[in-house]
Amino acid sequence: MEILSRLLDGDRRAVARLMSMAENDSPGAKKALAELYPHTGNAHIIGITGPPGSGKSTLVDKLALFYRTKGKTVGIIAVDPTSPFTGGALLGDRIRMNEVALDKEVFIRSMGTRGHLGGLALKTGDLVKILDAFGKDIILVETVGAGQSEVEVVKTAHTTVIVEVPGMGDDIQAIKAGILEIGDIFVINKSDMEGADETSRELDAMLDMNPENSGWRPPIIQTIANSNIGVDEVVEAMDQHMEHLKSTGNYHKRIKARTRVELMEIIRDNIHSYLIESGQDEKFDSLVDMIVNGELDPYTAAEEFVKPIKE
Ligand SMILES: Nc1nc2c(ncn2[C@@H]2O[C@H](COP(=O)(O)OP(=O)(O)O)[C@@H](O)[C@H]2O)c(=O)[nH]1
Ligand SMILES: [Mg+2]
Repeated sequence: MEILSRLLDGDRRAVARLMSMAENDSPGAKKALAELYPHTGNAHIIGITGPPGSGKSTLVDKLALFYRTKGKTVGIIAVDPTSPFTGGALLGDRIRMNEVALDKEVFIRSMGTRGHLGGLALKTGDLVKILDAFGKDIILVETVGAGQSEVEVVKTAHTTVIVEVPGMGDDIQAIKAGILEIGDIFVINKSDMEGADETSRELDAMLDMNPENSGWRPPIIQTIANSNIGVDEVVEAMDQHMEHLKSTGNYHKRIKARTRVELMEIIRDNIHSYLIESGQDEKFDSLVDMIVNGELDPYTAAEEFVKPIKE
């Protein structure tokens, strides 16, 4: 597979090309990804999530720069729900990530969430693996912490960083609802604004109520990303988290959890493609008509539809 050997040889264009193939489900993409798979497993994959405008892209930029000073290579994937495949918000991220964008050892890719309905985690995972095989030491995946699919994306990381801003106030409930469990590191960015200490204390109290049995107490770090303050601490915490995973056997657990999500996504994707490709569109339409006409219920119809797979 020519594209794969070019990629393994360090050709950035091959990386971009394979990423597009994977995103568009082009013919040959799956085969290439399958052959690439044995070359993965070396990168530290870090998910960075939080509300829009909390400074994730700014932080990612600084984190990447800091890693570069430590001699590490970096890949960045920015998952942005507001941009279609290669659209608008990409530009904004490019501008905020302008410092690293000039560094040849940093590979940045923006990814829209449209067109990946349900398969966002799968696509992101593909891009992560491409960067992993390409030899990047650190892979930063930025997602907006808005919905279930973003949470799924974050689940595929080794380390999950939640970025909040001072004065979350009412958001605390929302945070309690889902984010507390998935955060390995909490960052209070924009700590130049009022209320950072209070927010840290509130978060700390919430973590106290959420007893952690993995032996890792998520640190809370205050940063001012645009002034590069606290960024070194975040990197240190991320390094420590990886050391913790490796020294406790939790690494294996995470890999297993990740692989589980991944395999499930791939199976779902395969079933979906199979059903579409095997000319079932008409059958689908006729089932819809039957339901509408009151001849069939959707549950039985679904059973009927997936029958060829069960056989
Ligand atoms: N005051 C302040 N502004 C920041 C800080 N970090 C980022 N910003 C600004 O916040 C805005 C949103 O940042 P961005 O990184 O795009 O946020 P994202 O949507 O979470 O990726 C930009 O105008 C940044 O310059 C910070 O620590 N303090
Ligand atoms: Mg951003």
